[in-house]
Formats: sequence, C-alpha cells, structure tokens
Amino acid sequence: MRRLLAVSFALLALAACHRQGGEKPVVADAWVRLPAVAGRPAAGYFVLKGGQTDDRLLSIDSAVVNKIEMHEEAMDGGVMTMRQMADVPLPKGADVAFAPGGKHAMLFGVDARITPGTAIPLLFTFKSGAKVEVEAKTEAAGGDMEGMHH
Ligand SMILES: [Cu+2]
Repeated sequence: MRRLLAVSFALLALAACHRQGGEKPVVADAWVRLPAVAGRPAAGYFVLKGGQTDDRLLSIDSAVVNKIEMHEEAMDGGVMTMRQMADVPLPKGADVAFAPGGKHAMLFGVDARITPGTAIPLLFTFKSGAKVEVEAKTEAAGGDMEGMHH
C-alpha cells in the first residue's frame, strides 16, 4: 500500500511539472530590491517564460503596493533614462528577463511592514487572460546600481 502511494505521488509530481512548461506563462525568480530611503519606489525583477501562444504582460498588482509600473532603462545620448511600458510582449516559449539595468517593475508605495527578507505577493495579468501569482522575496538596497536608479 505504501509503495502504491509513493508511485502515485511521483506521477502527480510529473504531471504538475509537465503542466508548468505548458500553456500558461510562468514567472520565475522574482525578487524586489527595497529602496534605501523609505518612501522611494522599490524595483522588481523576474523572468517571464512564455506559454504555448504569443502573449503580452498587461499589468502587475499587489495587495501591499499602491501602484506598479513596468519600466525600461536605456542609454539615451550617454544619459540613463527610464520609460514606462504599457505592456510587454511575451512570444510563445520565450524568456523575457526583467533585470537590473534593463526592464524592471517599479513599485510605488510599498507597505511599511515589508522589510528585507520577507516577500511581496505579485499578480501578473496577461492579455490571454492568464493570471500568475508569485511571491517575490525582498532584499535590502545597496547594490552598485542603486545610485543610477531614480
Ligand atoms: Cu523605473
């Protein structure tokens, strides 16, 4: 009996794995860099993994953040600038990275109870109707990109 149970658990795990790489987009490796000064925006990073159809990321929401915008950093005539993106294309099967120095989520008005080492729930809404919720772990400010950001 014990052996049978073990086998069915293994099969369930396999099925779950398979589904993850399947039709819906996936959000991996989400983390948030909290601001050095309270009241400044935080920056969120993650990797979007496309599902079985082309899709677009429309918005990111959180119960503990007032407003989340999607930004892209770029060099413009030697000056670091940031522009807001209305949505982000996610081709099927593709990886789109939000990482320091490039695309990022800008979190305005993070709840004061959120401290380094905790987590922020993020809800990603896609044009296909897919919704993906992840926990982004929080890290303290102080990376070398800090001075360049806002
Ligand atoms: Cu920004």
